[in-house]
Order: sequence, then structure tokens, then C-alpha cells
Amino acid sequence: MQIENVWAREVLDSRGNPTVEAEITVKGHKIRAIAPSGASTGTWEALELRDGDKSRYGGKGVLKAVENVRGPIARALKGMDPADQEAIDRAMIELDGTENKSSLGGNAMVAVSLAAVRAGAMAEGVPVYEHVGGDHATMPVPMLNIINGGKHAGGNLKVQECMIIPAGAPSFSECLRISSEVYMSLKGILKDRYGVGAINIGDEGGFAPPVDTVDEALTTITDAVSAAGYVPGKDVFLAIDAASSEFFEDGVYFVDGLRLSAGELADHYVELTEDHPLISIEDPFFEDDFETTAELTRKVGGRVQIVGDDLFVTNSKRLSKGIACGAANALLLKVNQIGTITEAGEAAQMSFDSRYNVVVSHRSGESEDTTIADLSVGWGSGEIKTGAPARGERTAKYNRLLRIEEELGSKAKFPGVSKFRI
Ligand code: 2PG
Ligand code: MG
Repeated sequence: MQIENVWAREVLDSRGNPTVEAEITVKGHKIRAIAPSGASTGTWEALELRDGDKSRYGGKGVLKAVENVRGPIARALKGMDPADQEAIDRAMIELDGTENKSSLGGNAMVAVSLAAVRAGAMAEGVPVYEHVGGDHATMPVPMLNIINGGKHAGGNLKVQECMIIPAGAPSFSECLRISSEVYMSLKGILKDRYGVGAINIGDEGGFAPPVDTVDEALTTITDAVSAAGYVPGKDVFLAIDAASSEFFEDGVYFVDGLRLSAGELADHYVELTEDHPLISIEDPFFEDDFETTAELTRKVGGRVQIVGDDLFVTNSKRLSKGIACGAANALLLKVNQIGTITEAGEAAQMSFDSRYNVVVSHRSGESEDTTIADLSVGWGSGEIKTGAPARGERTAKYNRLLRIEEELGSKAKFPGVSKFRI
């Protein structure tokens, strides 16, 4: 089997910004994938190539990246075996030749890498999760972002994501049902307490109410969990993504109406874990602060998952630095942060080898593409974060997981609470 053609076009993401769709032709079938795009991006991520031509999309066009797929990438990949993901990714990495994918563009490369894994699966006649993982298939526990703050919403809440983890449920599909019920319960509570404007939503489908602190957000979510008939801390747990680089300025964290040093912020997090069933904290400190992240991990890592997103940017070099000093105990895995599935897979493997958890993740700018759902199952990450149980670009992934669970039937493994340190 051979790659017959590689093509690309500019399409829109869930925020309405242009992004790259890649299309790989195998046996006359056109297989597509779309590059996602972040808002709170890490400094060390693969470069997202944008045209900068203000006359189109305010400079955000991706025609250069599209041309890189149609030209050099297509020439390099035509004739290759679509099932050999590593060879395809390595060919692009070599062609690009830069540390941060700035020559071809991380957005061009990730769209092709994702399309290739889909084409490879099609060529082998198996689902994508089986193509990447053989028979390791494990359904992930979802982390659902139901209150949006930070760069993903327009309110005062500085912490970017307040999530529920319905890990007490016996299966993925039950997690999703519970999450939808809690989401609706939260909607009612927000409307009652803050008025109808509070149910407007942010980039990832969660509500963007006028709450000022993460404590207030988590309390409201806990009330919603109870009102929906579930037990906080038994059926449903909480998680946050602080995305703290976004509220860090000249050595100070401006969050929850406070002005905190790194040490004081660490104490603030510890308090939150004592007051709420909070079992996972992502990017608690500025993206280059491995030391305080390690300190917090030493303090609460025995009972709380500490996730590195902007800290690691799915990059094995940064991850190995974190592992060496004990910073965090989980990797947030975003294929577009590093640019290819092969490199993201290496970071996942390094995490597993060091007993770090792996959370496969969407971006705040998403699309109808569902490839990450298959990657989370195939790689057996055990966790996925892909927004609220609402909005098409988010439910596309959750609905794909429902189909996979049905397909796996009794073979569907599900880790539930065992994935967490509780
Ligand atoms: C994050 C992500 C996804 P963004 O910080 O974890 O939720 O946001 O894609 O904006 O970086
Ligand atoms: Mg994050």
C-alpha cells in the first residue's frame, strides 16, 4: 500500500480561526485530519505557522503551511507506506530540520501526522486505536471542563479550567452520562445564583459565570454534583488547569484577587485540595518553574495528580528534566505541541516508564476531528481531557469514545479511580 497523494486546505477551527486540514489519498480514498490550535500556548511548543498577512483573517491565515503540505511534504511522503507512521513522521522532521518545526510549521506537520495515522489504520483495515495500540485498548476516564476562565472566557476568573472527573463511575459511558447531568444541574444553579448571563459559555463549552475565585467555582460545581444526586469525592472529583503562566508577572501571581509569591501560591493550592475533592492540578506554576512544581509534587503528589502542560509541552527533553527533579507526576499530551504522533508517543512512553500519568488532551481551538479519542484508547493513557459534555467539537471526541466502548464490548478496560492517587 502506498500514499498516492498528500494535499491540504485552509478550514476553520471551533473559534472561527483558519487552520490546516491535511488529506492523504490511499487506494483512492481521501483521509483527512485537522490541526487544533491553543490560546494559552506554551513558549516551548512547536511553532504554529501563520501568514501574518493582515488582509486575510487578520494575519491568521495558514496558506504558507498549506503550501508546505502541498509542496515539500507531499513530495517527501508520496509512495511511502501509510502504515509506517514513524517513517512518515521522521521524514517530515528531517525535512523541517528545526528544533521547533518553524520551517514547515507545526500546524502543517501535525495535520499530516494525524491524517497519516488515520490512513494507516484504513490501509490495515483496523480502527485507529488498534492501529496505534494493538490490543492494549483502555477506555479513558474523562476530565470535563465545565467552568471556563482565563484566556478561554471573558470573566474575572483567572484559573483557566474547572473540571469534573466522574472517576467513581463503572465505565466511560456512565462517566459521560453523569457529566451531562452535572453540567445541566450546574446550569440551573448558575442561573438561579447569578442570573441568566451566567450560563454563557467559553471556548471549551463550559460556562463562564461571573465568579471571582476558583474556590467559588469549585464550591458551585460541588453543589451541582450533589444536586444531580452524586457524591462529591466518591462519584465525582474535581480538577483544575491553572494555566498559571497567564497570570504570572514579574515573579508574582495575580489570582483570586490575591498577589502571591510561588510559595504562597503553593499553600493556596494545598488549601484548595483540603477544602474540595480536588485530585488534579495542571500547570500550577509558571511554565519554566520546575522547582516549585517539584516542591508541590513532593507535598501533595501522594494524593493529587500534578499535570505538566506548558511545563512539558509534550517534549521528551523537557519531560525528562521534570522526571529527574520530580516536577509533576503526569503529562498532558497534545500532539500539536510537539508536531508529530511519533514524538508524542515517545513522551507518552517515557511517562509510563517513569510512572507518570498521561492525559491525552484537546486544544481550546478544536474541530470535528476525533483522532485524539483513538490515541487515548490505543495508547492506554487512561485519561482524556476534551472539554465540556457540550459543543460539537468537544462531543465529537466523547461520542467517538462511546462508539469505541461499544465496539470493544466486554474487552473494554476502564481504570476508574485506580488511575488516581486517592
Ligand atoms: C490547556 C489547553 C486545553 P489551550 O491549557 O490545557 O484545555 O488550552 O489549547 O488554549 O492551550
Ligand atoms: Mg493546560
